[in-house]
Amino acid sequence: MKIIDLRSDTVTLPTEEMRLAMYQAEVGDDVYQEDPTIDSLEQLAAQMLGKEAALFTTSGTMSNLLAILVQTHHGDEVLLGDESHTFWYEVGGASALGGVVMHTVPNSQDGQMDLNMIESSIRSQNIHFPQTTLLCLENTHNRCGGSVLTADYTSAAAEIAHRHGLRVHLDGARIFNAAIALYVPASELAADVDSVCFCLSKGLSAPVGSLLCGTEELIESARKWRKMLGGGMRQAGVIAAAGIVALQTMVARLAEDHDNARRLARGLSNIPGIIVPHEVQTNIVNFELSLKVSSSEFIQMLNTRGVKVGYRGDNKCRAVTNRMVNGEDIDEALNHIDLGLRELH
Ligand code: TLP
Repeated sequence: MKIIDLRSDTVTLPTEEMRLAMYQAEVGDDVYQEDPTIDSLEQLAAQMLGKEAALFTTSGTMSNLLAILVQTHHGDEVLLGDESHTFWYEVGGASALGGVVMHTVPNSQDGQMDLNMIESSIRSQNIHFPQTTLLCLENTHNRCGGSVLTADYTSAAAEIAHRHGLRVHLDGARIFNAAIALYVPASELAADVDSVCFCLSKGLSAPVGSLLCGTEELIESARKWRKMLGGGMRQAGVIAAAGIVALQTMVARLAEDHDNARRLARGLSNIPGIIVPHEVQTNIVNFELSLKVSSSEFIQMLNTRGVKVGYRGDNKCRAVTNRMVNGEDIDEALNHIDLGLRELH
């Protein structure tokens, strides 16, 4: 049976060009910093994000964790969105391993946190209080339906944080989706933050990896923390090679995923029993079921028809467009959703 997989853009498979580059990659021991392919990937990433240096990590989760470990001390407080990926889906690593308190600030539907609320959440000097030392932002915002943060918003949030002595980390797992949607270079969206990470293994289709970018000093410290976490990889140029191809060939293509996401959202909102609550800006479509059908039943029904979407709550689902799915597949998926929902109802 043909499968149309819309659970995530993490399901994308490497291209032929990536596989060839992996096969041919020149490699060395990266713990000794002797892997030329990793060096090239890190330099390319730093340049594209407008930072001095970059570090290749196993995953977005590890990059976010490293950013927190490097920029806080045990007992510090980190401000982050109540819908942020770090708060929801990173196994509480920042608290478990970094010993920080996660202080959530409400995210609005557009992925922003109110600037006044950010400022008023920063602790004053008081013997009873933990010290607030880091603000985390997310662009695009996963749980807020792939919404984008503009460079102006990010600068304004960073200005407040810096004025109070905080550092700023940007979880830019999908920052290239934001850059394409806003027609700006990714470096502009990260200009005022101290650290930014992005993922190679989402819409960019590489098999593994993420990059954390920042100053030379920050990256040197992150390299040591990465080693402590067991993330010092040896001849990982084999996977970094695919990442280079991803950055060189896959960024502009993300616009297709965005077109397909809008096509999906339009189709979904024409199906009785489905509500698409927000405008779609990138490749993530959150939607709700308004009939007496749970999302688990709905997802199970779709699975039998070869269409996969993600679970987001009792009546909430998520579909993420990606390179493995074209416009015709979207129409086919819509047809299955329409027919399947009629049968269920
Ligand atoms: N997100 C995954 C799942 O973990 C939910 C997905 O399918 O969307 N930041 C953001 C904004 C992310 O969306 C993700 C992955 C990560 C960090 C973590 O990246 P990985 O999966 O590489 O650890």
